[in-house]
Amino acid sequence: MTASDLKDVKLYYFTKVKDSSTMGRGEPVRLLLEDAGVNYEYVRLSADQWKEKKAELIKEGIPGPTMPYITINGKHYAKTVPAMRLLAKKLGKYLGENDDEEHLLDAYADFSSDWTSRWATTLFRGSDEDKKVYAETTFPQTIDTVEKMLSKYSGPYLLGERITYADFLIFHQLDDDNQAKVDSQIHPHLAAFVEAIKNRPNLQKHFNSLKQ
Ligand SMILES: N[C@@H](CCC(=O)N[C@@H](CS)C(=O)NCC(=O)O)C(=O)O
Repeated sequence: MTASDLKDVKLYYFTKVKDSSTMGRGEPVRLLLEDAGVNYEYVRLSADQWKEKKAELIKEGIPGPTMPYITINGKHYAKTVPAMRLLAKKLGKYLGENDDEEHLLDAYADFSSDWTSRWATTLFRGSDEDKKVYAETTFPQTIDTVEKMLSKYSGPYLLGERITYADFLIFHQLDDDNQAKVDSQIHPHLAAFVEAIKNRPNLQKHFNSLKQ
């Protein structure tokens, strides 16, 4: 299926998180949709609107609704990574090409979800000491690991020249952490990865639109 065959797609997420329109789990889904050139509607909800929406979804039989989620022709697809995988399957890209690659992407997506949870828990509920430990130890260790992941293939992406859904997840978490600022002396693969993502034509347009 091409991007233009994918119709009536909606992405649901909070309006703003800490005053940012990109912070949080909605953005990696958006990056995939933007990169693919899918025509979609981004439905942004305030905390109060989400409360109402969540009650509606529960009534409709959606168990444990959270954002982000997507709908395609009105059908609900829950959770960040599963929704991205579904889109990737429908588009026939952003996936691995064999069981081993698929497993690696699953593992990287799992790593990225854990990273996001640690980051969010520290940012929203952590003490000053927790924030210090995160900034001085957890985050540097995490990006060292990402550097190692990226050095397994020739780059610039996790599986080499082909971008996958896991790349959008890792890139966005790095952006949430430190605006994707990378020291190319310490993390050369990560620096090349960030450059490559920022220079993808559709994403370049998207990043420029965020500055306006
Ligand atoms: N594992 C889920 C976590 C989703 C999640 O916790 N979403 C938060 C916002 S980032 C949320 O919806 N919070 C409000 C709620 O749970 O009602 C995913 O990755 O989509």
